[in-house]
Amino acid sequence: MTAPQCSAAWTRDLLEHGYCIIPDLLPPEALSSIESDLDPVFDQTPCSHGYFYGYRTKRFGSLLRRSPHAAQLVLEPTILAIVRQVLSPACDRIQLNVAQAIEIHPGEIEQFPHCDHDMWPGIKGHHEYLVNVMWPLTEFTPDNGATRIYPGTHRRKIETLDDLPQPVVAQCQPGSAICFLGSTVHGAGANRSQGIRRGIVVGYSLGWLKPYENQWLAYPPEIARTFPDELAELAGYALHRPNLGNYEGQCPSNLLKGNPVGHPQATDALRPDQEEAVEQFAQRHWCAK
Ligand SMILES: O=C(O)CCC(=O)C(=O)O
Ligand SMILES: [Fe+2]
Repeated sequence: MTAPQCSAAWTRDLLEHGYCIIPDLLPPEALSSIESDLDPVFDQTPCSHGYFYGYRTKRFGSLLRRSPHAAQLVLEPTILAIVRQVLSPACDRIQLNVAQAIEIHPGEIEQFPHCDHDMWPGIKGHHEYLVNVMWPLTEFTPDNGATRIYPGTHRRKIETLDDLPQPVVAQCQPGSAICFLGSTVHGAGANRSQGIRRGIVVGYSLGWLKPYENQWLAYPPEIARTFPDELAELAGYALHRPNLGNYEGQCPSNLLKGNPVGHPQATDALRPDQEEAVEQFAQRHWCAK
């Protein structure tokens, strides 16, 4: 089966329950290569500050710069097909919202159950804003802080934490992909074990939103120039119609193709309905002159 074909069943699951766990999507070696690249960064990174990030949790981003193997996660074809099926009703293109490593140390308490789409203040309920994929780097167990997901909460109004159903503990091995919607309540579990829980969260959002992780600072043009086109587009080097995310009136991908000219020509990139409306308006005015 091709990625889009097998992704359709996972998308149905994801939309129905608010999450799905895809086993064995990547070989465990792919995850261990990334983990080796990130080892020194985990060592040097201090624990976070704040009850949401967690005082016994380490976090850092810019993963595509820190491990050449991280692109495999971001570009995984089944995941991209699922995310596009979920988000394309509300955007022209998806974008990378975050690629962050998360290490949960023994003694860390359970994370506040939350919906990731609450990072944006827009009205909710009409469409999804975000799909997140958690890739375990170490085994996720009920004891070591495996992500806890509250099934069905994407379709329910949760007024207080007392309204939450029993969570599903995303117990799985490196190579599995834990997918959940931006509207699904979830959070990292408490780490009551003696070992460290490591994972990578890769999130994708509607292409017209402000991304959680500032992609252009994480991957400035000299870095993004080394990416395959699809990765550079996901990392923000693409326009979203109408004219959103332009640089000097042009698609920012031009920055990755040699030296941009000094005074480029600002060029419309509109949706067909907008193109037609402005063209009709302009023609009437030209004719009237
Ligand atoms: O680490 C986890 O399992 C989940 C983390 C999370 O949901 C978050 O930081 O938003
Ligand atoms: Fe979250």
